[in-house]
Amino acid sequence: MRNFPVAKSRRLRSTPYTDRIEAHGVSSYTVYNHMLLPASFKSLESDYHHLKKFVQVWDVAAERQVQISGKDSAKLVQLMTCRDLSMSKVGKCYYAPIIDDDGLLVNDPIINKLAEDKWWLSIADSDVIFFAKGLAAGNKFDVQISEPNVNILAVQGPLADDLMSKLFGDEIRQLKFFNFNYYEFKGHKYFIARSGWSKQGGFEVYVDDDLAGQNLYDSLFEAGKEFDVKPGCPNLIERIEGALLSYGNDFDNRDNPFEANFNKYISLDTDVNYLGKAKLKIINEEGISRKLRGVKIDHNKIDMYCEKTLFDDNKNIVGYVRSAAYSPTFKKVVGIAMINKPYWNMKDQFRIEIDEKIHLGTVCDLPFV
Ligand code: THG
Repeated sequence: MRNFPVAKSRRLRSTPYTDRIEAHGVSSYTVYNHMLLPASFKSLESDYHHLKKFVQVWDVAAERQVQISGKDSAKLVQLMTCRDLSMSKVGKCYYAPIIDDDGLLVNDPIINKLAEDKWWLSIADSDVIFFAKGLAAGNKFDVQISEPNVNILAVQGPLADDLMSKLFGDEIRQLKFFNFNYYEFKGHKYFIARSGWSKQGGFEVYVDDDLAGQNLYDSLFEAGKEFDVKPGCPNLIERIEGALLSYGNDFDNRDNPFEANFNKYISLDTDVNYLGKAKLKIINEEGISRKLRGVKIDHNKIDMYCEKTLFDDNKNIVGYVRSAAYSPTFKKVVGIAMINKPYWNMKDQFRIEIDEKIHLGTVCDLPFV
């Protein structure tokens, strides 16, 4: 497959940082929530090594916020997720699958609780706002639902604390994983969470003012020189190794949360009310016939623009690879695959066709590291 440039338009939204990342040498984009999301800078592998050693600044504005506020906001947010939020606290972030009435996945946002009656759903790539508005209208909930002008800058990598404390002070080092607080820099208060779509640690700054965000972007690069700061983005290799799942790639609206290994976020035994709960109880009793597992393939490249089928020696289908990339750490292709139950603990090798040649691989646990 050849690569073609993507024509920009109002429909394919830019971010307040697009000019800056283009000046910084973004080399490919993907589209996420109808918005540009950088996919690589120097190269996937070079970005990967840098992310694991230093610190990067990411334009992840495409992680859009669905703001739900008002008297019935807690009721609506709980109706949308199978995670029990009854004990949730202001200042905390909750990774929470969104489920439809069929018990199928709609999205896997981080839900930020800003106040008892104000929530931000920091969404993956599907149109959650219409789902929320439909539920609110159908249930006659007293809520306001909008997409605020919030554009996240993520600071990721082992030196993220060192860089962020230079701008925001040492107190930011005390911020706990999946908590957020407000920190000031040059007269603007920023909502900052310790989170991010890498396993290397770091922060996400939810910027509510374009000029302040652009100023912050420039200041991070100025202050980051001593830490070899570079522009970056969610890295395909690193996120597969860490098993950070991607809606639309690893799972979608044809999969249920058990198949996506979301068991620890599914509440069946409490009395919280959410869509699809009856369906999830049935699925839980019947058991699932496939789930996401890791795969390692003895090869040095793979292009993933569609699912790739895995076969056993007798040409039975083992499963389907949904995301994959060559890992310089494992010196193999690593991937996330929907594997049929008989093969969950497969000891033998499977077969996969890549570029018209057959290669061998094995099923393994997630995460890889
Ligand atoms: N940050 C923010 N918004 C987002 C993402 C993000 N929206 C889209 C997408 N990413 C949502 N998906 C995920 C998937 C995994 C995680 C976060 C968002 C994640 N998981 C941790 C893990 O698996 O180790 C921790 C989960 C937990 O503690 O419950 O961080 O990245 N703002």
